[in-house]
Amino acid sequence: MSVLPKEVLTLALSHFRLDSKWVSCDSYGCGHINNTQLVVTESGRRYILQKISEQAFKDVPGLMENIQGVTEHLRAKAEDPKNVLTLVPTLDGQCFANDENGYWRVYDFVEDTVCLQAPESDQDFYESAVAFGQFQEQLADFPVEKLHETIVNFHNTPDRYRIFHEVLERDVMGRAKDVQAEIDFVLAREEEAGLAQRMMEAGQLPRRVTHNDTKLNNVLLNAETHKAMCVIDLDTVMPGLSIFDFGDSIRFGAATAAEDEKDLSKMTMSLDRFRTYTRGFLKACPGLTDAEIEMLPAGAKTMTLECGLRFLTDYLDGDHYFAVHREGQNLDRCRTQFKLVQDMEAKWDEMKKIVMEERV
Ligand code: ADP
Ligand code: GN1
Ligand code: MG
Repeated sequence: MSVLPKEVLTLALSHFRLDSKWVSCDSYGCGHINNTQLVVTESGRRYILQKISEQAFKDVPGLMENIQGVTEHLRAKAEDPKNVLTLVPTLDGQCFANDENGYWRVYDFVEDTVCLQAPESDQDFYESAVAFGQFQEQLADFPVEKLHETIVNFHNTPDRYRIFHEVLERDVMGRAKDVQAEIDFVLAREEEAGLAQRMMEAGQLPRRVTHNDTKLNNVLLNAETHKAMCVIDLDTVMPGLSIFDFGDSIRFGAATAAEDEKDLSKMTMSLDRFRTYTRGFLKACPGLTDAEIEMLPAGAKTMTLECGLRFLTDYLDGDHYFAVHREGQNLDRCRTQFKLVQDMEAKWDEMKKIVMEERV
C-alpha cells in the first residue's frame, strides 16, 4: 500500500466536517483495495479516512450513491447505531470528496469493536455468518434497480477466466514460465467454475442484493462479547449470488492459515468451521431456495478458485490491483487458494453432508 504524504492527507481531511482539529492520521487495517487511515482529533474522537481505489472502482460517485442508499436502508432497521457504517459529510454536505489526489470518504470509527484476520473461536465465525446473513436478509427489500454495478462482472467467473487468458497471452512481466503448475490448475477447472454463473443466467439461482466481499475482516465484532456488530466494506454491494457471499466467507475464515502463508502444509479448510458458518448463515437467511442450499459447497469452491485466479492474474499482470507488501505476495496468495480448493475437493462429500445436516 503506497504511503500517502502528509500534505495529501491534510488536504483530504480539510474537506470533511470532523468534530475538531485532527491530530494524527496513520495507515490502518489489512484491506487490499482502498488506502485506509485512522484519524484522531483533538477531542479524542476517531474516524476512518479512505482513499477509494480508482484502479478497482471506475464510477466512484455511483459507488458512493450505493453506500449512502444501503446504509440508510440498514439504519432504518438497526437496533444500535453501531450496527451500520456512518458517513461523515463534507463541508458542503456531500458524502465524498474529490480533489487533485483522488476520491476520499470518512466514516465514524466504530468504537468498542474488533476486526479479526482469523476467527479466535468457532463462535466468532458463527457471529460473522449471522452478520453477513442478516445483512443480505435486511437488504432483500432494497430496490435493486437503484444499485450501480460498481465492478462490472465482479463475480462472473467465466469473465474472470476471459481476463486471465488475455493477461496470460500478454505475459507483460515474463512470469508465466514460472507458474505453469498454477496455470494448469486453473485451466483444468475452467468448465466447472462457470456452473453457478450459468445457473444464475438460466434463472436457477436468484440474483439478490449481496455484499460480495464477505471475508472476516469485513465485519466488526463487539470487543467484549464478540457478538456481530457491523458489516463494513460496502464498496461491492451489488446484485449477486447468496452462495458467493457464503463461499467467500468460507474461503477466508474456514482456512487454517493466512491468505498469504508460504507453508502450504498449514493451509486446509476446517470442516468444523465450515459447519459453524453454514449453521449461522442458514439461520440468518431462512429464505434460501433448495437450489441455493444445495449449491453452498460449490459457492465456497468457486469463490476460492476465482480468488486464486484473480491473484494469479494480478501476479502475471504486475500486481496492479491487490496491494502487495512484498515480492511474490500475490503468487503466495494464489497458491494458498488453490491448496484450499484441493482440500475442498478431497472433503467434497463431507461438505455436502454438513449442508444437508444443518439445513433448517
Ligand atoms: P478495503 O476495501 O481496502 O478492504 P475496508 O473498508 O475493508 O477497506 O477497510 C479496511 C480495514 O479498516 C477494515 O478491515 C477494518 O479493520 C478497518 N475499518 C474500516 N472501516 C472501519 C470503521 N468504520 N470502524 C472501524 N474500523 C474500520
Ligand atoms: C479484496 O477489499 P478487501 O481487501 O476486503 C477484494 C476481494 C477479494 C479479497 C481477497 C473490491 O477484498 O474481492 O476476495 O481482497 N475486493 C475487491 O482477500 O476486489
Ligand atoms: Mg476490506
